[in-house]
Amino acid sequence: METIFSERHNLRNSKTELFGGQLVEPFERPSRAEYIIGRVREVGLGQVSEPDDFGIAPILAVHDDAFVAFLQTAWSDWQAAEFKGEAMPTVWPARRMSKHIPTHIEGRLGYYALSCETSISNGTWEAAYASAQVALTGAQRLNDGAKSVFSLCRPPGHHAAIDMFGGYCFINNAAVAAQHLLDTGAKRIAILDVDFHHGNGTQDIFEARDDVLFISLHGDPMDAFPHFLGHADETGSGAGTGFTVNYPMPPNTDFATWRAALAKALAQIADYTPDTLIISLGVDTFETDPISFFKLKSEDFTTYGADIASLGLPTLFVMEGGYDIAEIGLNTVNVLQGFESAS
Ligand code: SP5
Ligand code: ZN
Repeated sequence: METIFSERHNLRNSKTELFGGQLVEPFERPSRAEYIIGRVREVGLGQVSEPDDFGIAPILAVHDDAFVAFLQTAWSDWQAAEFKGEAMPTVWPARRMSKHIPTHIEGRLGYYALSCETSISNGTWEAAYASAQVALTGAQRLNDGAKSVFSLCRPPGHHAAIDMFGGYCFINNAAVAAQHLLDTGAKRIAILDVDFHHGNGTQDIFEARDDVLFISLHGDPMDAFPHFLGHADETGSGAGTGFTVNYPMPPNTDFATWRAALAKALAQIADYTPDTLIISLGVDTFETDPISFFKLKSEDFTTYGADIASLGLPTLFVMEGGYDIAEIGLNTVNVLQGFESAS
């Protein structure tokens, strides 16, 4: 399987995350991608290629124009305000407040943020842009005939909504890839999100549409980030009714339980008969992930990679989360090897 990867991920290197009332080194850090690409090379998964540049239009095809403009200038606007630290919101349009978009960067940050752990710093936009190109290049490889591709995206994307960033995400890489496939001839795309966290951004982008089936397996939002989306009763709206499916699961969920939910998801995907399957691949379901609460073991990643392959669909793997960095390469590549061994 070919891997698409850009060293420009290193431009996303913020120093601060608000966690438990302290500013800590972000869990989502450059070494994550280095461990993954290291494992890809160690096992000889396949060729590693640089992304092509598809421009900004495919990003604007799923995100709000003003939101993207905000991301492009947020760091320079923050510096112009002469703040000392990294850019993070401190105020939100909470219940019953105004919908006007403020002028000042502090107000704009709050308007476009869904959470405040994700600081914006120098290079964040450039890395997020490159990450989206990694996803787009993977999608184009499928158009060109590849059966499976790994887009090693960083920063991740699935929490990024139409006009919101947060959860370490700025541009929704999987959604950008899905829209590109639809805009180049596909009729139906399925996105299966196996990251520990609910893919609220992907759901937001496609919830009213029937040309993308979105299914997510995740920690119950009653107990887990993003806390305000991902319940089982969210099933899509309008033409999209029935094309959003959520499988929230409780603390300490083991692989047998998780795999049973996966089996239901795979059956639903098979019924949908998509042209292409996109996997939002987060490995923060691992038993020792520092911010999550599922109990998957390293060999389970291989097993479920093979389960996914049983669909026999062209498949794009898009990297999302995973924060046990010492094991992130092993667990991620186990999914890809499990998939290939069963293809
Ligand atoms: C892409 C992705 O995986 N994003 C995750 C963002 C999670 N950010 C908030 C983390 C808050 C975790 N609280 C955990 C308490 C652990 N005891
Ligand atoms: Zn996650």
